[in-house]
Amino acid sequence: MRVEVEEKVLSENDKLAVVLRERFARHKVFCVNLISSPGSGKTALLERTLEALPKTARVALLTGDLQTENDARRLAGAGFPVKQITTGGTCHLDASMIIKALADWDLAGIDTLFVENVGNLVCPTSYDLGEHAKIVLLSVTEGEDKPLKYPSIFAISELCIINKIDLLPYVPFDLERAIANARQVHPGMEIVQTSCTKVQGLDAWLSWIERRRAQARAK
Ligand SMILES: Nc1nc2c(ncn2[C@@H]2O[C@H](COP(=O)(O)OP(=O)(O)OP(=O)(O)O)[C@@H](O)[C@H]2O)c(=O)[nH]1
Ligand SMILES: [Mg+2]
Repeated sequence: MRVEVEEKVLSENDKLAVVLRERFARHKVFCVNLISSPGSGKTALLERTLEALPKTARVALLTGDLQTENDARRLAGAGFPVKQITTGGTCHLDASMIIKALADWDLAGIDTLFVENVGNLVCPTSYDLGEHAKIVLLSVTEGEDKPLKYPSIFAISELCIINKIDLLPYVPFDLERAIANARQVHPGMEIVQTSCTKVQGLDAWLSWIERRRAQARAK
């Protein structure tokens, strides 16, 4: 019974994701969905990203949280359109929440839409938001075994961002092993290493966005 209900919810979500995908394609909006455990640095990465972009960049952000508006407040300082989606306890964003959040935005004015999912390495995996790519963040304080313990999100994500590399001297995190583990569940997976406090690795991340957005537009 539980399985049937879950399947029904997911197939409803898939229909709405198709609607979103069509809207993104029509307006040439490139959409990425950032997923990680709580505290891996999704908002920090977005803060550094916005700082690196010209003020004229046509980017917008949706950020999911169980309860607070903290992340939207942090991101709003950069001056780009940002909206918080507060799920009230739900551990993931779904396509209906994205449709509702976008209702009063003119997509024609947006080139790139960043979606920060609720901090959770499991639930967001199953929900298609009509995005072009899911991106998984893994911070070095979480342990190099996480790709093996939570393989679904690593298998489905196009890019893995290993964040907080400034902490590598202080934590027992085997970087080579983490990369090997990610590529064991997702052969050939692209991996970028970042520090959002020391502002390292941002260029590789920004050029990934550029390259992937150009690919999406060419379709
Ligand atoms: N040392 C270090 N700390 C970082 C880095 N990136 C983020 N942090 C810190 O990690 C904490 C969590 O960062 P957030 O950006 O809030 O993480 P998040 O993934 O958005 O968290 P949730 O939205 O709660 O899931 C904050 O105290 C950040 O300052 C980094 O590269 N290095
Ligand atoms: Mg956050």
